[in-house]
Amino acid sequence: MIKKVLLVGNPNTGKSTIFNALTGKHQHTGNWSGKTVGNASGIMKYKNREFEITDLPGIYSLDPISEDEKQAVDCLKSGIAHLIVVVLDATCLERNLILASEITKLCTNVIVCVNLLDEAEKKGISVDIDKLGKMLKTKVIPTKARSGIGIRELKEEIYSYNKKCGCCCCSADCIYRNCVYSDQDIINNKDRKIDRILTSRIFGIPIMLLLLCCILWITIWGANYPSGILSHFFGRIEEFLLIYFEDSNILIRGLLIEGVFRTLSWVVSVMLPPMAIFFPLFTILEDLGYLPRIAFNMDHIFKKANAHSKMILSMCMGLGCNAAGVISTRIIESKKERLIAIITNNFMPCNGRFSSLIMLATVFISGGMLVSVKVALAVTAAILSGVLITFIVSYILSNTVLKGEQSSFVLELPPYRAPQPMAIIRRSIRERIVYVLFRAVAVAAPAGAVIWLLQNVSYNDITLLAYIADFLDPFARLMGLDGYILTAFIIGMPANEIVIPIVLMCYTRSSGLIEFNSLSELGELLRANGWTYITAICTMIFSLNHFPCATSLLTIKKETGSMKWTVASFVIPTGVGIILCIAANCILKLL
Ligand SMILES: Nc1nc2c(ncn2[C@@H]2O[C@H](COP(=O)(O)OP(=O)(O)OP(=O)(O)O)[C@@H](O)[C@H]2O)c(=O)[nH]1
Ligand SMILES: [Mg+2]
Repeated sequence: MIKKVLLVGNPNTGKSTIFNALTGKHQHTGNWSGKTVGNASGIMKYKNREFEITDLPGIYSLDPISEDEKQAVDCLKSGIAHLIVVVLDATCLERNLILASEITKLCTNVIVCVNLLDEAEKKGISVDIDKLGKMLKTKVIPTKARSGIGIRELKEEIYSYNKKCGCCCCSADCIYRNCVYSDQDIINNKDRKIDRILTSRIFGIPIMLLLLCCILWITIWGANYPSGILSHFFGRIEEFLLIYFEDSNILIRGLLIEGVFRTLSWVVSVMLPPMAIFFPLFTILEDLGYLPRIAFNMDHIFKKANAHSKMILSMCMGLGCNAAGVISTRIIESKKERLIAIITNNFMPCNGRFSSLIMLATVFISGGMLVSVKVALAVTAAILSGVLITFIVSYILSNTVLKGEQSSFVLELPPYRAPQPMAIIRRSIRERIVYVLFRAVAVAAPAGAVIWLLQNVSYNDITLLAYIADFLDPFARLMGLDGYILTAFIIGMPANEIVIPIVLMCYTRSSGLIEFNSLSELGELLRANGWTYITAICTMIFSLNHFPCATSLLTIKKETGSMKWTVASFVIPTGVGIILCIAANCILKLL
């Protein structure tokens, strides 16, 4: 039978980094506590033998508080493990050793891995590994997991492990005093100086906004040209395909080329470039350790809305994917606050909606100097409005249906760590670009076929798409949209990436446009179909505030285990979106 090995330890000690090094998998890593919120397993192959390695969420003690900690402790206590590897952070062994000694008292199949030794060395901390092993009565392996040092030794130890360890009878404090030597002058001085600025009451929030705006500006400025190039490239391929299959039947020419291929090429050329630029930049902040600082800066504002400031971390995850954002709320200890975080996560634009916002702002803010700066400011304002709506909805929920005591919690500020550029690029390609391309094939391609069929199947000389759009049109107009836009939001429910490409597909039939040289050129197509700046603003508002995509809804159902809260997560953002769109439409028309 395959032997099971568990990786446990305090949060942010490098468990997932070690897991990835042992198994070759790609678990999410980053410099903040609480990234791994569920057990993840992978196979380690070593000397013709296989071991099942499980990466557990971080825990501080064997008394769990939050959902993710409960999962880890349950797994640890279940007794399924052949071996437990306790991963310790060498830079804060005083605290990490408390858990290690607790586990060695409870279990006899333990080895200890002292990780982050490179950082400890820089901070003037040295660890007597032999003495630590003797006091803990277990084997201790020193590692620098990020650079792969010590991983082979750890594999060898897992492979050859056969004898039980003794029961540790020293206190964590005693072990720490005997095995760890530190030069107090070096510790944390640099980090504290940086924190004094980045988390200061005066500069903290302005610096945060400036950073967000800068990242968006780089994204917008950089995405325009690749979008045009990709569109041109796909346009040429489409022309070639249409000529090549000139005599083929309508299914190949129409359904496959004008339907499936064209939607795919829209998704890739309009949606991919902003994501390919934004997410590596965002990952730099994540690896640097800036995300918990954002939560720290926002803490007092969140408290006013009776919300948990760890919500900021799940909101940041929601910026990439709302389903991931919903899962990451497991780090929130209180059930009611977690529910609030789940319901409001959708107000953070995910990959797909984020690119839609950039595209719409780019299309309608043109002319004059500093266009990309203006567009960046508009998208920043859109994201901030999402944060504001999160506050308002959290406040209302926490004072009505989800009333309860506000919980206290520990938010760790990790040390600043230099990001690794190559690792970030590799991760962005794997987690974002491949993900978008996969979604393009899995969701956009079938949606393209559906749209083409709706556009080409007629009843009484009117296409099915026109029927649906006409039916929705009066209500959509009240919201400042049109029937086609609302239809695209409904058909785009499986994935937000396809909403704008569907709108474009609906309009291209009349104009025949299949390629563009820059994002702003798309404005011509939209204006020709009756769009004004009011339509763009209302579409942006509805894009930011509408029902979660199908994957997010399924995740909400799984995480809450309740149909009632899943329906609430659908109705609340959609209701907010409809009200805001109608209000914006009326006000802007009066101006
Ligand atoms: N300098 C240095 N950084 C490391 C080392 N090991 C991990 N890291 C970094 O430490 C951070 C945390 O690593 P993770 O593997 O995500 O930690 P984790 O224990 O899985 O964290 P949670 O899942 O949140 O509990 C990441 O930024 C890693 O790149 C190391 O040996 N040296
Ligand atoms: Mg982890």
